[in-house]
Amino acid sequence: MDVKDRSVDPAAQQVLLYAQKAGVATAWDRYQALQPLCGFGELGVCCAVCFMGPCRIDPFGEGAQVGVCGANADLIVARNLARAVASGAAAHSDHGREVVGVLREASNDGSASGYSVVNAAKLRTLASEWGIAELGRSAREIAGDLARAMTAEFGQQEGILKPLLRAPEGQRTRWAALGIAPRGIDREIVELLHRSHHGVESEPIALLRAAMRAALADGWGGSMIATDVQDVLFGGPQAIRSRANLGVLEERQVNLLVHGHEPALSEMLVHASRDAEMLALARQAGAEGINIAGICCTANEVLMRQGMPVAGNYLHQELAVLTGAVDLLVVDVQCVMPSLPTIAACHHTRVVATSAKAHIPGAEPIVFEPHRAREIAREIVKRAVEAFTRRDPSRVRIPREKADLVAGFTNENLPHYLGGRFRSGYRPLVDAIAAGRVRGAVAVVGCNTPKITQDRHHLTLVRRLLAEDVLVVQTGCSAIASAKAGLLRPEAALEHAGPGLREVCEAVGIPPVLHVGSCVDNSRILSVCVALVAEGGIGNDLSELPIAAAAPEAMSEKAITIGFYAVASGIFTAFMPVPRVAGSRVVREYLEGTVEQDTGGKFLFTDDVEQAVQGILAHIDRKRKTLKLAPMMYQSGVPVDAGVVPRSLVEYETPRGLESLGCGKAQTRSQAGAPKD
Ligand code: SF4
Ligand code: MSK
Repeated sequence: MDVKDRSVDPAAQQVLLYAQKAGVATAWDRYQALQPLCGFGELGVCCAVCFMGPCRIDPFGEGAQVGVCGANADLIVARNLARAVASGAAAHSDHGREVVGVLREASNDGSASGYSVVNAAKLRTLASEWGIAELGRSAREIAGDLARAMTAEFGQQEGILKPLLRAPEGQRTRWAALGIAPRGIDREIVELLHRSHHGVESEPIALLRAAMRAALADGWGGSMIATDVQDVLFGGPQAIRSRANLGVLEERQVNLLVHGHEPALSEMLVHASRDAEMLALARQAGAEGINIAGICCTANEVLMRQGMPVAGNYLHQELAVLTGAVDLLVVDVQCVMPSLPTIAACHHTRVVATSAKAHIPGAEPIVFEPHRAREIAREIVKRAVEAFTRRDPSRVRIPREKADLVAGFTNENLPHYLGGRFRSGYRPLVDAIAAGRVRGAVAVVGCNTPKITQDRHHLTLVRRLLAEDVLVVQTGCSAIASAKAGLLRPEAALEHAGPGLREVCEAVGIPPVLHVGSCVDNSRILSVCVALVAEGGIGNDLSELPIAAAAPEAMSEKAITIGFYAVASGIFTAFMPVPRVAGSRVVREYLEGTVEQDTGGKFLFTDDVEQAVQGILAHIDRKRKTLKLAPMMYQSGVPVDAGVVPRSLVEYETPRGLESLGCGKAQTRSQAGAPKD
């Protein structure tokens, strides 16, 4: 298989060629060795829920149409999907639980752990939302009470989750009417697993609604709590410059890669890497410094708060090790390939597994304990320095590719970047959408999969949307795909955005693709949507906004969970490749059709990225029409009506903060490129 069919990223292609020459198997080789994949499994009609099976339904209608227990294809597909949603919700939410534990630790004397409340303003905002007394109390006392209240949310049995109250009333009314407002985070996940057990829920649509409930417990519960607490502990991100791709690995420095999801230890590693004693150790070993770079969502976490460079997304994890330049790879949970120690054995690379929940044969275990975080971080840095002394420079092959980027946008700082100090708010964006300058906004998120040429769908979708004047917000590995391709630079507006979007980006000084964080930070996107509704003028609930979501190269069960909570929150969601739903007409018709009557959102399952583009644009245009917004000024870059401009965005000042990043300057409309007749 040609490396160009494996990845569109030139850095990946180089390392893949090297891997081929060296005879090292990567995820792509293992994927190929498994061909053809099981057709029953792909359709979702294989059931292994009880030990009378596995049962599989003949999709051609000739063989068995029901399992031993009588379950048909619709129930089997719905049950398999529901179990995937439960698993994804569990993963995100357990991440949330862990960071709440770190907050609890920070509420004690943090001298041993090294954790403290960094963002006291956010702590106090959360305290007032969660009904925790603040007057005359220290940050540590408030943090302790907040951690206890949040912990209780996981096990809550009745009522609704506290952060759900952030949702617009329209959404909450729909959830209540449908009976899918989540009560407790753990409760919904457990109930979904129970209902999908053999011989319990036999109605596929009821099961899919229960799956939406568990997914909502993730998006508006576990993930939202994770994001909030991480901001309290490690600071609220601000727009920040950095670089992405394998070229960020340093030939003369100790390269320590962080990979996984929970930022508690990786934040501490960043601090340890700046410690004078650790730096002296590195120098004694002959290194010029200690370079911390990231893979997957841990990368996004330390990028947006610390500006640490990103080595790559999901399919880069093995490639980074294969460069021979990684001295130590530290992993925690989720999206960590068990193959890593085998790949690392090709070089001197040490792999350290730090989660008590994720043992990896061949990796060195150092179990992360929040109360010893500082000590553990220093121990890991020391091991990285030791490994550096064994690095063989003659076997190091670092691709040169690395792209500049700006990351770190959040629902909290965007109003400032959009409106500046004096007019902070979403009004400039809302006006631009209402005036037909910006068509809408789309969240492009999710993973890589060897089923799709790495990054191809992400980049195609993002570029097509930009050209159609759609503002793009991104998280996870999708954001990293764009980062590697240079789409997170402010200059990308000039290169890829349609004229309307370009004018807005230049006037307010933002890139056309906004990096908003990691997978749990999809909750930030929900919060931006809530703020757009609150601003008024482009929809009274999330389902009325001219917005959509997409997961162009989905791999993880978490991705389908995110899709479920997006759809349950009223958001049209394109999901690629088609998940295991094709074996049931009932499931597909509900999720791609009638669910819209329930929640206002729906899925588009497709393998064709252009179909996703067209589906998203048609959906946004339908919403614009219903809202009676002004016609678009441009279609595919061509002015529709070069006449009246309802409101010039040039009156908005360049926001403070972005000037120093060089993220664009206020320009006159003619400088920004007025539409040509
Ligand atoms: Fe077969 Fe039913 Fe058991 Fe599934 S639950 S394995 S369909 S008998
Ligand atoms: S890391 S879930 S591969 S986005 Fe969040 Fe990337 Fe998908 Fe993992």
